[in-house]
Amino acid sequence: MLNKIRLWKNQNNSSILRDKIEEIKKSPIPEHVAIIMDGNGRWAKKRALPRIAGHHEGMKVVRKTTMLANNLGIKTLTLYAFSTENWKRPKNEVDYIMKLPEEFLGTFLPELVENNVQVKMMGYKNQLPVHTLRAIEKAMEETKNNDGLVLNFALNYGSRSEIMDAVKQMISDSKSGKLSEADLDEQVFSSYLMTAEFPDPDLLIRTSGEIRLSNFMLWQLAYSEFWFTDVLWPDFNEEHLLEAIEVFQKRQRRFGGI
Ligand code: V07
Repeated sequence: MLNKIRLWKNQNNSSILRDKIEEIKKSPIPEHVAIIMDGNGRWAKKRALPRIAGHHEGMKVVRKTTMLANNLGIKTLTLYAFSTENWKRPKNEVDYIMKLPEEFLGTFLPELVENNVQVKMMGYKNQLPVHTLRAIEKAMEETKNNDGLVLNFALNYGSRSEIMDAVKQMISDSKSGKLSEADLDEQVFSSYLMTAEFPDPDLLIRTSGEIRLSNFMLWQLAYSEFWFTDVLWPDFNEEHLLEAIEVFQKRQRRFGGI
């Protein structure tokens, strides 16, 4: 009996979700959504589990979020997986986190391929362990001909370094005559960033109640809508993503009205 109720509840929940998805698809969907996936450590602490248990649970949420984003027709999903500041964490935690791309792809790469998802990465590759980089590069290679959702992992990424490096490259290109000051504008500047191939995010989501950018896409988020939630990343689910998009759509409508 209990199992029957559970089954009914599940089916009922997923039909509610399906209806919500269809409703949301009637209005414009943000093309590029960026997410700061915060609160994994706190999620674990609340359960008296080691922090790495929170990261592992957070990895499963990446899969669910990717599948829904793809289903909704979002074109680019950028996920902040590891910042240049995160190296300061305990070594065992960093070592564990650096194994997550392999574990994730070992399990889900076939599903990503099947669903036409393209895997990309932005960040400083040279400091990553070879095993991590190898797994990601294999996934990028195997999905490069897909033309569905771009799943872009920000990994060992920091926005100020990205901007500084862009400035240095522009100076070097100007010295060698490849770039003249007269040609330099915002669009050219953007083309020197790691996000050169992507449009700016339309929507930024940050979980876990922190209301700051933490060195994430400072230039690119200049005109984006922000949606913050107290929900911890491992607890983030389809309903939350749909709510964020609903709020985005309502704001767009209000903006359009004046
Ligand atoms: C990481 C899980 C999600 C919460 C945030 C921190 C921990 C998936 C990946 C990943 C990265 C590249 C890739 C495939 C999967 C990942 C890191 C951390 C470093 F091609 N989750 N996840 N990478 N966490």
